[in-house]
Amino acid sequence: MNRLSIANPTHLVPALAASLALATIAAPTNAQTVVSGYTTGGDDMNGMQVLVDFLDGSSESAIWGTTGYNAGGAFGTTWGLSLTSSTTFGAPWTFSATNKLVRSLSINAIPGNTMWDTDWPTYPGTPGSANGWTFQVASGQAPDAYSYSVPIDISVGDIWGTLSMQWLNGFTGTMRFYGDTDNGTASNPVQAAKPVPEPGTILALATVGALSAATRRRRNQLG
Ligand SMILES: [Ca+2]
Ligand SMILES: [Ca+2]
Repeated sequence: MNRLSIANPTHLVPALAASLALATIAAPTNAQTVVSGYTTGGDDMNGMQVLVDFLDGSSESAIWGTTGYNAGGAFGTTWGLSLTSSTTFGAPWTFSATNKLVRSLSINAIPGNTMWDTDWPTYPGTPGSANGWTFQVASGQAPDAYSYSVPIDISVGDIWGTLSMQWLNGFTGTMRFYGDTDNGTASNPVQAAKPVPEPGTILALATVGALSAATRRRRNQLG
């Protein structure tokens, strides 16, 4: 990424999006998630996107980052999600909120090269994922509902990108819960099962990418 793009974020975003779209289309068919290991700790999930919706209609997101040895978390203005352990298998996550009633918590693990591994009747489920642990409340106010969504490309049914939970009448206080996560590798990071894009969408994205590339070339010639 050249410095001109970084200094001009309004151009950076569409150019980056177009590049990513083209990269996705051009990716070889055998490039898929590889599970690197099942001992995923609090400091192994940097980049996960944590979204909190409130009963008043507002929302706030934060990115998971390392906070210490085997420790990590994501923190908003009135809430925090954290975990301290060398493995998420059997170690509780802690979600706390004050003042504003939380309607939902959604944890998108994929940007952190991480995936949720749920319990599966036969070991190990998806190769390399070992045992999973489906969402289970350890203490505090349980959500009225929870769900896993966005299956990972290699999942046989146990591995998911996003864990969400909802409280119909809102949540404050502290809740601890269990949920297992695993990591992908650097060369084969975690990715969602690919939806088949509409032919028109591919064409539109390719056109945008070509225009962005042409714009970048012109700027580089100028700069
Ligand atoms: Ca696992
Ligand atoms: Ca598994």
